[in-house]
Amino acid sequence: MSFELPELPYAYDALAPYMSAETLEYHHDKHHNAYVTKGNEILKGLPDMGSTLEEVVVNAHKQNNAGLFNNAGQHWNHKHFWNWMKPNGGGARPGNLDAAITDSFGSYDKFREEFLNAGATQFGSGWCWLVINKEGRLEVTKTPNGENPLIFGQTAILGCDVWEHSYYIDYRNARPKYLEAFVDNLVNWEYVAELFEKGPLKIAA
Ligand code: MN3
Repeated sequence: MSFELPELPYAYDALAPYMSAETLEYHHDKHHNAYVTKGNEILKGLPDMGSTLEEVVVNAHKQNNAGLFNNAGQHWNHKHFWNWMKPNGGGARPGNLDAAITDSFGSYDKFREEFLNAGATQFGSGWCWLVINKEGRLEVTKTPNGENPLIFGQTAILGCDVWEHSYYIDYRNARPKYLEAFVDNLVNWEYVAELFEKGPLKIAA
């Protein structure tokens, strides 16, 4: 298999003022593209690492292939990240997902607080997540660099990129402001609900 850079699902200026066209041009065309290109270069020199991106992520991790793991993980993360946002995002969650959030966190506001806190306290580059954990419940987590919850047997249904390349042009060092804008104005809850309804990813690795 090989990786392919997906098109953004909206125009470069569609998420302004919360995320600028300049940020999306750099983030998608340069950063995500580099993970795809580098990942493909590494894959070319290896025996079969799996038939899906998820299998490649998990196998690269099992084999301690840090180069492949970082690039494959970041490809997975970004592929979904573009879909985790939409113009006029945020707002109400579809019913089943909203009920599950309330069940797992007590309330949406409690989830929001945990998610913002996870993103703000991830030291250095990384991601904060809403995952389906091994017990089938929703949980907020954070990971460094390109690490993906898949390697812990968790399925990410929402993630926010807190690498500086994701917010520095628009927010400078104000990561908490970026996280608030992401949750309140950008999240595509329909896409989160779609992943939630699909349930835990089963990986044949
Ligand atoms: Mn990124």
